Amino acid sequence: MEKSALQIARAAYTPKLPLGLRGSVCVKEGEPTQSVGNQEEIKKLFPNTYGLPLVEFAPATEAVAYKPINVGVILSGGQAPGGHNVICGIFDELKKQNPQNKLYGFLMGPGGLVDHKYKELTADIIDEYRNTGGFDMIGSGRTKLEKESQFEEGLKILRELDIKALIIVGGDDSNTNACVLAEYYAKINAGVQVIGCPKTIDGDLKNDQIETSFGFDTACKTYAEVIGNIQRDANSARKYWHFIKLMGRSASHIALECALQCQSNVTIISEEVEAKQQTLDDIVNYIAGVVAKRAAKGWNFGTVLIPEGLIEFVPAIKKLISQLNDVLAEKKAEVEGLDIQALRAWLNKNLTAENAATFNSLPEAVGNQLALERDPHGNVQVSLIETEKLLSEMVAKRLDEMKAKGEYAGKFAPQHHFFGYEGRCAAPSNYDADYCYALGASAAQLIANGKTGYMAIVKNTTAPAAEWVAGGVPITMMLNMERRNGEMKPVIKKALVSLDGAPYKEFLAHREEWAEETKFVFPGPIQYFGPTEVCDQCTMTLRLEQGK
Ligand code: FBP
Repeated sequence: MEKSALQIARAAYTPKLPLGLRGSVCVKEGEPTQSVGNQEEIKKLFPNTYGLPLVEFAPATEAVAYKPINVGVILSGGQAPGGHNVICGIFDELKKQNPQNKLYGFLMGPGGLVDHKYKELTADIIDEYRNTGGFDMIGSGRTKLEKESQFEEGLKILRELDIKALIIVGGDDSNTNACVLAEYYAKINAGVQVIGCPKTIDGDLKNDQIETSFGFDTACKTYAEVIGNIQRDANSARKYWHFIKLMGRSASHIALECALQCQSNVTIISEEVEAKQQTLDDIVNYIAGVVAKRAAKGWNFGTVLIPEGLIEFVPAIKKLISQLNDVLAEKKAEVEGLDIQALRAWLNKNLTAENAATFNSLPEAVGNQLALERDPHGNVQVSLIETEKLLSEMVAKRLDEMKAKGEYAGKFAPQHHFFGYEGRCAAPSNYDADYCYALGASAAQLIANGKTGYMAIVKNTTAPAAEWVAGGVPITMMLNMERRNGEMKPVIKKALVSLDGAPYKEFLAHREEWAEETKFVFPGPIQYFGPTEVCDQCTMTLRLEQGK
């Protein structure tokens, strides 16, 4: 593939490693650990991988000799900037340990392990992808590795290629599954270690041990650049209100980080909506109120940031969706073949009065989408709902009512955007390039030290990279029991925005000022070359969380 000038220059960038991983490495082990919840149940489910100590890597005084090993790597789930650098970090560390070591990539996600689709990752391939965005070196996929039959199928190819360790790069679900796989291979004495690595732009895989998931930094900076550009455009022409939906699945971390970086006029935080039991009308009234206040100053422009998962956090809509899922599945035969008007009438008879009222209060197109669009499991496809249009339509209606009462005299011209895929494969920022490379090197060190059921971690990442601390956390330490699809399961707890956390509090302290004044910040594009204060900064979320 032909390369751009930036790609060529970027290929020569050497990621900064923590001191502990630069030369020979020694291992410091902590005390035995416990799971964050349901200790007895988790201990019973993971007899071979429960209670292991935390691990930290430090510089060793003497060289260490390593036996040769073949390792496999899988990229799982949505793309996140830096994935290629994780693989480069694994490769370089493996070759440093023993030049005979080999790395295999399983293709198109966990499915590649089960279907025996793989390729050996040689130095030529690795060099093509250093410091690049995307997961295209080996591809990714969303097949869930959770059944013993899959583990056994996987074992056949691992044995054939003499692979003794597998690294799964993924989000909370993929790492939970990595833990189950590690336990299974330990139980049957398969001789295969399993190591996880924390990935997702959504930023919802973090806890006391994991400072951030990789990709969040670059994705947020990419969205913040474009939001900043839009804000400058809005401030120049002074005629549009921009409604911007931001990816992030359930959690509002991306929206919150972009709000902190850009000081947008309105940002909705789903977790707050749920905690305050707000209705869609409450949200619409709030936005219309801000639009009116700004209009009174002659400012008929602004930005509204909306997290992707908002709709499911509005309690009334959550209830409606849950009943729609049930009633449409139970009475499938009755609704099959009905046209949309007949289906709407049918729903009005079959939903509770409360849910029918919520359904009828939605703009017709959104109601129709909820009634018609279902995923292969028969569930409403919430992510397809254009929340940015839904809100701006409802705000326009509310402003008309306010105008009739003399409460508003401005002009309201909305524009709509959805930023998601544009950020997932951006060239990793220096932070993500360094962080991912260090995560990869840590994963290879965990393997070299015989660990299984661990996730690679790197801490203290608000400091210069040399002071970062690399190591591993037993995945069982992060597990608790949660109900999933009607069954209690051991899972890594998803981190939603904490309303007690410093990032949200910082936002709260400025929310009114940013709404009513025009205090836009224009972060500009990610910088790869230049002064460290421009090129090497982490997200504001991380800085605030770490009290830096
Ligand atoms: P992961 O949780 O697998 O990292 O994926 C994150 C994400 O980008 C979400 O923000 C988004 O809702 C989803 O993936 C989109 O998925 P898809 O790529 O299947 O359209």
